[in-house]
Amino acid sequence: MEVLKHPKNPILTKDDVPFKVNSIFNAGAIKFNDEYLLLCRVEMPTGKSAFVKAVSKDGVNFSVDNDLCFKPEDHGDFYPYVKWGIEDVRIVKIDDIYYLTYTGYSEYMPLVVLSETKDFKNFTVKGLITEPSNKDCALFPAKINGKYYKVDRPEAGSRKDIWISESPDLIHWGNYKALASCVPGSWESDKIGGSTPPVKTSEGWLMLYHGVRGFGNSMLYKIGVMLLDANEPWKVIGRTTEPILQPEFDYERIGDVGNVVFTNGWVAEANGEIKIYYSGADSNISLATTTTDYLIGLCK
Ligand code: BMA
Repeated sequence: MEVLKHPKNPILTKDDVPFKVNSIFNAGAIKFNDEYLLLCRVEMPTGKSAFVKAVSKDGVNFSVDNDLCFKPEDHGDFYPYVKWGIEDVRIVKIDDIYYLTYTGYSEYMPLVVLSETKDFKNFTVKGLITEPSNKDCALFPAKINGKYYKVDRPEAGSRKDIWISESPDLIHWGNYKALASCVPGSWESDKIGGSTPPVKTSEGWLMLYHGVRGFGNSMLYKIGVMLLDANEPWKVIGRTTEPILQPEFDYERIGDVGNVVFTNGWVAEANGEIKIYYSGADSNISLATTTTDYLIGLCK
């Protein structure tokens, strides 16, 4: 099965949100209590982002909560680092805790915040797990040889590479390694960043990432896949040379930021199917379906 965009796309727009927002997009995704749960970024009319929950029995038809569930003002002592918004959450479940990694945005510029929840109602902010400028962070959903791992995307001068690091406790990070870089002259020539949290497969860790190429004043965002070694995840086993998702329809081309497909959430089903929740033009939530086998095949 190739990567199929759902005929009902976009599956969520700002008209589905029961309160006033500028846009809904870039959702983290997970199965929770036998339902599909999206933790969606809503950009409020002020221009600052926060998270609202949407749930669905079938993974296609979602209902959005009446209120935000997690916002900058919930960050206590960490508020100075998120006061311009929280964005683009990645969710993993380790043991019985759901961990959220997301961008905190403020005058200090983007950095990565770690929070946890058990019920998606009460959230505990654990701390900042990068300095600025950094975003696109996802935890691996299990320890590897006794250590936690994360990928993220620090920015240094003109370099925008994906890095990997390890931790004994999710708070203290080290052993940094550059994992993947831009490919000059290609669709991913100007920046790349991790997209969805890695998923364990028989062949290694599968993850989506985004690749960006600038044309004039605009940036064209597409999505690729990479496969990382199961035990030594800093080793890339394979990576797509062509994008698996790219902007083609109006809902992906026209919006607050045109010509963007961006994802930070997917759900891998036990039968090998994958639901990729992605956003078009920073203005909606859309769905694409595929299988782990198909994506692994592309990486080899
Ligand atoms: C990235 C992030 C995303 C956004 C994307 C496209 O840098 O900030 O939130 O979807 O740009 O505009």
